[in-house]
Amino acid sequence: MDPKKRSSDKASQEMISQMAEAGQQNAWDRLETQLPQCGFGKLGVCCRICTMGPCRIDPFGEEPQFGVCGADADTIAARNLVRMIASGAAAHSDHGRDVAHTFKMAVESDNCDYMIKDELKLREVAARYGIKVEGRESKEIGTDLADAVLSEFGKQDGTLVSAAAYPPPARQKVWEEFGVTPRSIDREIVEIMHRTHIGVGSDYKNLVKQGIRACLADGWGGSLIATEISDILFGSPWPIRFGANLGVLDSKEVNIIVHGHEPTLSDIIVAVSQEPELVKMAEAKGAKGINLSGMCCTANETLMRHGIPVAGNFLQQELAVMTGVVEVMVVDVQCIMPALGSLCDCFHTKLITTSPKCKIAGAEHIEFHEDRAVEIAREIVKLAIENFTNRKGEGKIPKATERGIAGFTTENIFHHLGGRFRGSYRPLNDNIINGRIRGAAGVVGCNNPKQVHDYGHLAMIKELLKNDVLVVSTGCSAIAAGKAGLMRPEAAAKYCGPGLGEVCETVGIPPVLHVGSCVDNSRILTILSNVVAEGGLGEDISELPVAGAAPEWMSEKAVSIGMYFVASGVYTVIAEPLPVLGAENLTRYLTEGIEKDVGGKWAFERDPVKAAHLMIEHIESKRDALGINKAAERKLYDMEDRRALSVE
Ligand code: NFS
Repeated sequence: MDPKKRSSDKASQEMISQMAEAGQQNAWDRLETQLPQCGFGKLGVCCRICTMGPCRIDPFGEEPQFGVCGADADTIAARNLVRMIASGAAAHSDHGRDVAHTFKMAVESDNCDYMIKDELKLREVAARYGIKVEGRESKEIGTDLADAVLSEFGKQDGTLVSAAAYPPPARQKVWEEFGVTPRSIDREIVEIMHRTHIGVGSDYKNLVKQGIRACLADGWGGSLIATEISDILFGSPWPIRFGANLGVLDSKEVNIIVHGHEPTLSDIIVAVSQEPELVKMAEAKGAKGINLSGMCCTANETLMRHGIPVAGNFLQQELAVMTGVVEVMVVDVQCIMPALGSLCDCFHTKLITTSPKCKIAGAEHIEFHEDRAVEIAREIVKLAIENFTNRKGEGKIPKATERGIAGFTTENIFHHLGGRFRGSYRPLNDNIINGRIRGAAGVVGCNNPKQVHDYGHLAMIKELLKNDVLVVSTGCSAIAAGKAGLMRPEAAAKYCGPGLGEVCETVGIPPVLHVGSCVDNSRILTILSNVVAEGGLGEDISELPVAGAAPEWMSEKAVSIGMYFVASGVYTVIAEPLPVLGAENLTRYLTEGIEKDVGGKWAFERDPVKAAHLMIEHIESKRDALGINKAAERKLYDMEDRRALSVE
């Protein structure tokens, strides 16, 4: 077992070796025990939707093959794919719903642990929902906004407000003409489950169409609600310094890792862990203090708003426990490996589940209730403090840590790119038009032990930067970039081509902009809308010289994200192919034909450098189409030009 073949991250390599020495299993080991994985599943041609099956289609069979009901490979793979979208969109959107409920509680109560932190954003978002803001108190506006966003989940008439308020008009027209404008969030997800039931639709394109509608309800609906209401309730991010990687753990302090997704609990833990009384309590136990760090997308939430250090991304959750210095790992929902339960049993580490939606064998369950948020957060922090004395020895913490700047948003990028006095997207558009910046790429998504951990993200991002493509990043990808030093402003000089490097250095931004957690991919959608609105780069997102990628994706959420980018007009490259390759027509549709319908399409490429070049080629083709690829020389007026000027 060569740890370098598993992870490109030094801290992770160290911990992987330690796990091997200690005989502890991790995700990479378990992947090996799964090999060879089921080929039918990989190709998407196994159906277990009803008990006439399970059926499977031999993709190499000579004769056309069908399941018992008559479904062919395209139908089976399309059903499986859109069910992945339903699950991914449900996860994001349910996160949005939970935040919206907390928001409603906050604005309706006079005695609540949460309050409105960003009044400006409250007013902006409320106005977009058609709510009167002038002359009204924040709480009044907030009550109307809470009702408005909550009704987006289950309303029976009309379409999603945000799908009409944010995207460029040309984009909305594409959706209308194709018939995929999302109606309400829950409805689109439910309709996927209905349409994929035995004996409903079998036309693969029509199945994908509903997948598109549901993922649009995720990106422009549920995820956007999660982002915007979180900004209002927990404060909008602002550029902030941070430290990242397992080295942020401290052998002398009480270590608490917040892991999962929703900021409702983690935000309160951030506040509570700094209370002098609790710090004193920790000191009385012999600790130097309380050290809070984040894992996965919760890390991105607490980092963006509070600068809390990031312990790691998805594949580092087991490695963090292996250090032996984690008193408590507190989790809510999503991307939490069940393996943590038994692993924590081998250490003094307490795994604490907090959501009724997510209980894990071997974990202690302390249910989180928003109306008692501070009280419960204190209970969890106290438990960690009590557990400090159970730690055996100093533990083994890898030294590797990096620093960087995170905290960019749709709103504050205005200021950084425009400078203090030019708050607009104009300088970004101008720099794209003049070719200093060739275009922009969103590099996002998970880790997957099938790829060398972090390598896919980093190799792709470096190749894009070298070719003057500005990168925005979220999720585990952003954490990978942060750990590798790509979010330091100095990284511009080291990794960027001359054009992008010059722009980053002039403005003082890192070449990779951390725009948040996975639900914050919605920020990328609104950034793209702003770029179109600024003018000079076409009328629709599909005309922009931009591309998206998820070089280490693994989750159903990533499928929903990828599809909402494609359906918003963005060319999207992923490493592990979608599980559809056994269905020839469906594969061809997703990678070619779909572009005619929605303006974007998928590509599959495991080599991250080759994938970067696919994105660069696409960006250049969009530049050609916009007519901005001609070398624009500056020409001074000569006498002849001056004479031609008619002055009346
Ligand atoms: Ni998103 Fe993947 Fe999870 Fe975050 Fe990381 S694994 S789809 S990036 S933590 S949600």
